[in-house]
Amino acid sequence: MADLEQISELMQKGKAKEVKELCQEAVDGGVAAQTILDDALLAAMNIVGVKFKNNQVFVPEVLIAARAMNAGLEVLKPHLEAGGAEAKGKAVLGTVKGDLHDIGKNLVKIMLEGKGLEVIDLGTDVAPEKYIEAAKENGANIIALSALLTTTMTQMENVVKAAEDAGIRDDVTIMIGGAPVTQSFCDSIGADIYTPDAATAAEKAMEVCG
Ligand code: B1M
Repeated sequence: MADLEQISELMQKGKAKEVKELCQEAVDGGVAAQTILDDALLAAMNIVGVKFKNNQVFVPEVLIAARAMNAGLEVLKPHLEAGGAEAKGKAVLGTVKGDLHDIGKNLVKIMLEGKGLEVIDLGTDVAPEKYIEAAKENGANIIALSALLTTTMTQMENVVKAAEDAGIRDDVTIMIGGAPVTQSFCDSIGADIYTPDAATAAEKAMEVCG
């Protein structure tokens, strides 16, 4: 059976095909998808993140590791979505303007869909007005924002302001998250809910729409 250490090492090397195969093998062998996510894929990305910070690896290596992670996530997705009560509601989701990081956002999408929410995924580098347009068009209950850079998290406040200006602030719950985001930042910009991870985001979204 595939071992998690091996998956982590292959992911760090950007071996997407092998990561996908070994994730499938682990799932088939009965390893919980959440365990594979936490102990292999996220663990590998943490190591890559530290090396990136210390200039031991550079953007191309990080990018291929990210692709390998997405390949593994494809396999885990149906298993992460399984089970539990379902919420009825719609969420508009995206990574904020200027920010191209999408792995965390994709995880949030998987978890929200797993709870039965319809997710309108606007992708990355999403301007404030795009969230508002999509929320109005789709009658969304939630606007969900992800940011990974300290320089782009400030865009979250612009989305809150844009919702106020468009007169929809009272109709939507604004949820925020991403590595540099904190509860105190959430409070300071007037967003509604901060959660540290995708699974908690889905639980909170359930409370909003349940
Ligand atoms: Co970037 N990058 N990156 N990068 N990158 C970071 C974020 C960084 C911390 C690395 C470092 O220096 N240690 C650093 C930011 C420093 C800072 O702002 N203080 C950084 C930098 C500097 C940059 C560039 C500027 C580098 C450059 O070009 N010189 C550049 C910026 C590009 C841009 O966006 N404009 C850049 C580029 C890239 C790549 C393209 C190479 C690649 C992204 C590929 C992709 O996403 N498709 C990349 C990656 C992969 C990373 C690291 C290594 C990993 C991020 C990741 O995917 N983690 C990252 C270091 C790190 O975080 N350790 C780093 C796994 C993912 C599951 O975690 O997204 O945090 P995360 O999501 C978590 C939670 O945060 C939460 O749920 C998830 C867990 O369940 N969450 C939410 C996320 N969104 C949420 C929303 C919610 C709730 C929870 O509610 C709505």
